[in-house]
Amino acid sequence: MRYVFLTPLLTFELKGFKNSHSFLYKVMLKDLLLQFGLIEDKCEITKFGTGLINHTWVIDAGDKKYILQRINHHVFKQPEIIDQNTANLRLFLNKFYPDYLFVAALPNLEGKSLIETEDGYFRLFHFVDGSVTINTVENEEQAFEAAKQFGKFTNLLSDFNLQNLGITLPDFHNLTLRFKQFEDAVSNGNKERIQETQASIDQLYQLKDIVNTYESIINENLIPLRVIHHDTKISNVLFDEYGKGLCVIDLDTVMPGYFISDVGDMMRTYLSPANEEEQDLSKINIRLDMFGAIYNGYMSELADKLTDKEKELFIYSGKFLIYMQALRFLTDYLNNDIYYGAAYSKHNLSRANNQIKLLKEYIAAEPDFRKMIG
Ligand code: GN1
Ligand code: MG
Repeated sequence: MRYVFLTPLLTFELKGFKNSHSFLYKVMLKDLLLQFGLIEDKCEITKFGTGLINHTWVIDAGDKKYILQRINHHVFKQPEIIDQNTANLRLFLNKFYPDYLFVAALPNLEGKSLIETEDGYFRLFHFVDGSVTINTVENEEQAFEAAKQFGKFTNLLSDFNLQNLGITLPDFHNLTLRFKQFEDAVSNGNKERIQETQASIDQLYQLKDIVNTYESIINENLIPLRVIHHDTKISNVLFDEYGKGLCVIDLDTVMPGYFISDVGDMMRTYLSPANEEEQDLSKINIRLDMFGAIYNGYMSELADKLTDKEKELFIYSGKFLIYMQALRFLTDYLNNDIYYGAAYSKHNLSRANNQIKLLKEYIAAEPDFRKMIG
């Protein structure tokens, strides 16, 4: 498999971090770590996680471990908003819920927690001792614990003033805009790719009622804005060694939003045993027990807070998010993979078809979902 890096940022990835012996990498990291009082020569540095946008490394300094994250500032155009949001959330949680484990970026020797270098913006975190992350939901308990942690996060922040939460990614989960970007790509994108993907394009047009429902939710103000994480995959939850959830991490996309984003992304990423990278579509199916676990976990924290309308939209949330992700992958394919990049030819088409299959399975399972939460 050959990796194709398209943006200048990812080219740097290839030149710098992938080749851990390169001069560039050494000089850059040395300076960065020194700002935190860490000596690069004494640290072991390993790439961590599978995120498509930001990049993460574990820094093992012997006595202590850290997580280093580089923010993709082509995507997050104002990284300082992330930093400000985290500071505001930390103040609130430390004041009202001092026992909550909030993983905030560490200040460097000058007291800055967002470090701007000529190679981008970086943040360093403590690696929480004894914490475990997982990449695939294997059992109901994991789904329950994760959903409980995302529910808890939103619940604890119910009284947080949304004015103190900046927009790190404008219109991130705006389905109207995502649909429009898809339409634009279908009109102006790569001609060959448009022809080749006509069947997938048609399928997404046929499911457009998902956008209509979204628009009535927004236009009629049917549900409230809350503090929403917006990236609820299982690897964004820290577990303890017994499998109990500790807290949520990766707070870059925490913004005012709707609960359908968080519940929807859990549906998208926990229900099927095979993830968005799976090319064998027969492996994509819905595990009903995971649906029950997401529902019970989320409700264990938020049953008293969610409105009747939100509860009514619980099942819709999966359609909303899976459909949006299918649109985003196909749009990117038509736009020559400028956003997600591609590790092999037709990678984003394959991801889009994967999500379309997941959406169809999800829709087919709706009657069963209804019976479960009836
Ligand atoms: C991106 O970077 P990562 O993998 O955490 C994307 C999510 C998508 C996801 C699909 C900022 O998340 O919205 O669901 O890829 N994040 C951004 O894998 O675009
Ligand atoms: Mg993320």
